[in-house]
Amino acid sequence: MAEAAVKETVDETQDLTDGFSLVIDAMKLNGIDTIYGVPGIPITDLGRLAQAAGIRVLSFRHEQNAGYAAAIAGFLTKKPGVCLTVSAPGFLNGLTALAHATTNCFPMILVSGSSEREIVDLQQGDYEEMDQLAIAKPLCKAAYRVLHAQDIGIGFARAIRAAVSGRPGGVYLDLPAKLFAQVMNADAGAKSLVKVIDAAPAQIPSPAAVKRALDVLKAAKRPLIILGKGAAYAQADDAIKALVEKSGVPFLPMSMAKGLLSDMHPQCAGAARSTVLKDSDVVMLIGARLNWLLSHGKGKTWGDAPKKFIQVDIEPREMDSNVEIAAPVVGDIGSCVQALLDGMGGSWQTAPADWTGAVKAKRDENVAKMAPRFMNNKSPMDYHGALGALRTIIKERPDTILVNEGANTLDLARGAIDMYKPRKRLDVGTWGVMGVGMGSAIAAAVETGHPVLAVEGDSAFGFCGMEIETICRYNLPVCVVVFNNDGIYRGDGVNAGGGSDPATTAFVKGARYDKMAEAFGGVGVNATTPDDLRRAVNEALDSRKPTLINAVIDPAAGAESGRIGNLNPQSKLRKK
Ligand code: ADP
Ligand code: TPW
Ligand code: MG
Repeated sequence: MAEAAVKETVDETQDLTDGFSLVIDAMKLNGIDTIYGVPGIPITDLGRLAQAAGIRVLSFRHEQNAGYAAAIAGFLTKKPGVCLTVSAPGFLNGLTALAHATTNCFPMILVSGSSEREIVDLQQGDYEEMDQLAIAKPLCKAAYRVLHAQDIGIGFARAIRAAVSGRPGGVYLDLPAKLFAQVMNADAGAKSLVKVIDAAPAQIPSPAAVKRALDVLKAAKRPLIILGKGAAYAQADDAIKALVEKSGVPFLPMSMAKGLLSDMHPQCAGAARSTVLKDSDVVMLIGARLNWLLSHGKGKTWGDAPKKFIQVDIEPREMDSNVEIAAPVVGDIGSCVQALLDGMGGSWQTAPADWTGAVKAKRDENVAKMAPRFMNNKSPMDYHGALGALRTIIKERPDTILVNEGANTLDLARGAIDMYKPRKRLDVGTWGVMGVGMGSAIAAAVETGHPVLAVEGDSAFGFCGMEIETICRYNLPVCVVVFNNDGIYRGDGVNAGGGSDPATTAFVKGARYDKMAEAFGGVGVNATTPDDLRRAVNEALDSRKPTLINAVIDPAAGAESGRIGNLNPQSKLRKK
């Protein structure tokens, strides 16, 4: 029916366009210049035609990794990252990444081809039959299906707005196979496209909210600012720096906000985390949620001292989600921080010196305590020895983008490697997902042109390792370091049943991940000492050649569940 209706309105004597072209034109019109995906029915030609039309189309080996790439592209650029997949299985493979993007407030659009609606809805067994729209809906911020070529423009406009406006998130766009072949008159098609104006409108906080927040801050004796990845995303770097410096308040960066202000900044309290969380009396959250990563704003981590929270966030429903927020400031971070700065005026009393002095002393003490551990040159390496080499490299090359996942490999690298510039640290995000590494590394290289250093646990790498071929194929400046401790958390686990199977957490001993890069024409290096590692990484970053370094880590060096063993019921039982 639908197709017949469309055909009736087509004048075949005039220039025609089709669904394929309209999808591509809608993306180009809105500045979408990169697609991450995996080809196949019904979107193979869409990829080809998009490439022919000048869109960069990166083909992955698995949709999940393409999806993670799109998610991080969204975080880095404030434009929706686009992931393109085939129907049912490809769609499902991409869906984890879409849910991850939504959870992390990254703008992303998962565009999937789908099967014939008439057959799917009667469940008559079409090729890759699945009601994808229904399945996607609960896992993303918005989901749309386009049935008619003349609605493609509107479909993309809605998807783009939903992804980037308000709290950003993942959007699903369902494009049934039949849509691509639909034809319409070219001029009518062009007119049907929508250029989205002001996709993420500024949201100005109310003056009363700003005043309330400043009153709370002014009365503080031990104030703290926590910067989250929402603050990094907002790209309001100068205003945030001005607010922190004008207030004189110590700041604590969440993982992906590290470097928003340099970790070397005199007010950075990263190395005094437990002290500032426990002892502060007023906490201003900027683009950070009081979720599990901040112990929900209560309990032992936060100490006994009564606290007042100021929260700056674009999502009003985030307020009071875990504890009472004394001063909610709802709006986009750029506008909110500017309003706070304006409200502070010319004569703002900076944070009390006894507090800032105490924080600085604690921080210096902790930094001094850790320093010698990063200097060891043991072989096999422990985490600190290996990370000692990498932290120096990032210090010397602050534009390098650091991708990081694993358990010990994540937790210890987060503390060890100081960041100097905004949006240079990409990691597992709110869910702590393993497998985001290669997608993130690829998108970071593609979107920014900067070299990427991906520091990966051997297990984490296993979730996405085949994309090393993608990195080699596109010749991307990505250096992957696999922290190879022969397993998950540790490589020395034993089979609790005494049988000949390996422990559930153990991998092949002495595996040589570096050979994987060689298989695809990249550079592979086996590094057994921090000196080897330093040399190999520097060489990779200088040459910009795809490189995979197998960093041999002592299988007994790690801790169960890294630093979040307290969340692991088994380890609690075992300790009894
Ligand atoms: P982290 O894990 O670093 O603490 P979260 O992902 O928990 O960060 O929190 C990010 C917060 O930032 C979310 O609550 C989201 O609504 C908010 N956010 C994202 N972008 C903006 C923006 N442009 N303006 C205001 N708030 C934003
Ligand atoms: C998608 C559970 C958390 S951490 C981890 C797993 C499997 C691997 C840790 O080992 P790795 O690091 O990477 O070798 P290291 O240095 O401690 O040895 N599936 C998904 N996500 C998560 N988080 C898991 C499983 C997990
Ligand atoms: Mg490991």
